[in-house]
Amino acid sequence: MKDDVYEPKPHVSENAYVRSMIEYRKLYRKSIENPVDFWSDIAKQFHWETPIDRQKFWSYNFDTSKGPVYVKWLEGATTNICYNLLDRNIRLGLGDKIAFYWEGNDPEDYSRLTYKKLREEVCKFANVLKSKGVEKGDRVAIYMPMVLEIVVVILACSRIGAVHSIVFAGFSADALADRLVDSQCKVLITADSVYRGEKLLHLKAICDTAMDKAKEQGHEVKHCIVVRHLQRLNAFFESKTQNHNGCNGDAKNHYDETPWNDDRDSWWHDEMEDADPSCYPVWVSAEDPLFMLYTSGSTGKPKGVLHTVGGYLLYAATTFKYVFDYKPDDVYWCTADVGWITGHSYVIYGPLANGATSVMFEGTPFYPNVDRFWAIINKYKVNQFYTAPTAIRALMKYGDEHPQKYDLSSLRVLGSVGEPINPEAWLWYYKLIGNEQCSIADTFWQTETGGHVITPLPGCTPMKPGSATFPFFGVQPELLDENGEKIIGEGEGYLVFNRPWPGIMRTVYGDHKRFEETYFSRFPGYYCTGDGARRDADGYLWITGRIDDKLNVSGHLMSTAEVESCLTEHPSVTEAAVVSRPHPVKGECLYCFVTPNDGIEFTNKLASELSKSVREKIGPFAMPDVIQYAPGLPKTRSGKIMRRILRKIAINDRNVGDTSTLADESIVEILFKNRPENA
Ligand code: 6R9
Repeated sequence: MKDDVYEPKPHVSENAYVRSMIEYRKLYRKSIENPVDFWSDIAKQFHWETPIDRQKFWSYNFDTSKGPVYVKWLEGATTNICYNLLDRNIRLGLGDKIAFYWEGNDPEDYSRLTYKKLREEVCKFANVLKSKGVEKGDRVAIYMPMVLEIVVVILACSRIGAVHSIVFAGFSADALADRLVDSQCKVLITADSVYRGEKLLHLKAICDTAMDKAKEQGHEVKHCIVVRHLQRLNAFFESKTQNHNGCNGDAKNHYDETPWNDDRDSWWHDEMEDADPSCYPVWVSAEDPLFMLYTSGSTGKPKGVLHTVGGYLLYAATTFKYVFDYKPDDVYWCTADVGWITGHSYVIYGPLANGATSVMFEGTPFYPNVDRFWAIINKYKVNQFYTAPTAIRALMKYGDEHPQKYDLSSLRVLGSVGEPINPEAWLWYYKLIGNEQCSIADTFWQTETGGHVITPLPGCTPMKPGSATFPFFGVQPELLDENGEKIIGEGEGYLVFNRPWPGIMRTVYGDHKRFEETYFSRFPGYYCTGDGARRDADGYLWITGRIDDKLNVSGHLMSTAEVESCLTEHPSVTEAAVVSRPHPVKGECLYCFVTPNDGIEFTNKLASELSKSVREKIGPFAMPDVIQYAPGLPKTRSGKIMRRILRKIAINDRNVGDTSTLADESIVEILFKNRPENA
């Protein structure tokens, strides 16, 4: 059967940067055959304090048998990313342009920030960081909500060459503690508390627990700077009305309850009051670290993915411009939290590098109503909207009448990221949100890739619902079979890349060996994504999902090992195995098999304790959907758990295939019998 193909609409193509597949192929060919010319043309628009040396433009080794794996771009050049995002744009006349429209959790709470004002705040905070002893190369941890101050902190770090390490503010205190220790952060920036929807989260209290735990593990965070967010909100609503009935009405006194340590903690507004609003940027090498961001590792210990300044700047800027076809008067909105890579590259760095105006949203799609996204698109006349399939699927459920209430005609490009988008969700997005007038960019990429690597371009790529289509400039994907043989033409295999683009990660922080083992040992000479993909007869790429032990719950990547080690830490548990099960909204969910110690009964109480501990050790997004009693696990004679069988049990599919390699085949039937009723 022939796939349905959706051509970009003429009004999208006409003014696009890339208008036809012929143009795309020409540019793509140049990016592969002559990367130096391709990327130097782009680099010209940025400021390099020490110019780029064409002789040392790029070099790499992806083959461990030929020595250590490394990637270098623009070696020898120096620059400052904050200078390029702010000062350069201000020089180009964008000082009074809005960098961000900020939309709070509560629809009445919103503000805006110009490029000039942003630079002033950034310089002040850079001076605050310096006053705390932060120097070039030092790590600064960030555990913050979606407030404008997080932009200020990120850019202040990059202005002085400090390395930011953002931890998504939905991670638990334990997870934060591990990351503080691993990165040896000197300073932690947070906020008192924040509302997400109707839920109040006490971030500072979580930070206190995390800093205590880090101290027990031998690492002391010297300073903690706290944004007064909830109290500002309370004051704002008090000034509007004494009887505000919104979600914030009962939160008046949390300011006083913010746990405090005078030797370590200070308020953001106190620090900023007298800070000097000018700060000369520190020129750093293109290959100096810019930030680290943790991603799930298969051993359970998260990996600090490290990105460097020069290549990341070029790549975030270029992908943003082409994939969203961003034009100077557009208003762009990415709903991702800054705590994830999508927030790094496409809330902060990519848009600001292009002098863009963005919306930054603190809340959730469901508060105060399930039409919030559409109301915001309508309010700011958003041209490019970028969100995750899990959000689309969740909103689809509430019916078509919600988007239909709003004028969404400003939209031109709709982006999707984080997991495969199923054709049904794609079509709903295309028809109901885009009114069949927009191009959809299904962007495949990873924390490790720094930016989009497989994606359509809105003005030129004929779209197939569910396909991420073709590689971005400079990216050369290949499909390999089990034996590392290239799959030519149609077929399915491991998705790998045979050469670096500027934005690819450089190492795992503090553990280069782990970097090599994780990404380069499976197929020598290739970066291995861990995802599978299929190439169809037209050359389109379809991502089929993880083929390693990772699972993707609502776009949050986690490893089965991470959750398993959390379950087995419970004193009553001998062994645990976690698999993913398809979920209509979350994409995938966690299905856990748990073997209690001899003589211990598996009870509802134990199951809920285990659920709670996953929540506490990792975060609420990792909550298992099912925890099943498993008197034993299906293992091979060599002791390997056969997860493929567990996945069948999770979906109650008796077609388990060959079980002859199992040490004890009878366990399969026992596990089917033990499926909980509500599973
Ligand atoms: C950006 C981001 C990376 C993993 C990746 C893959 C999945 C992301 C996707 C997609 C299919 C897409 N993924 N985008 N799968 N189609 N458009 O999500 O980074 O959190 O590191 O996750 O997400 O499995 O390997 P990260």
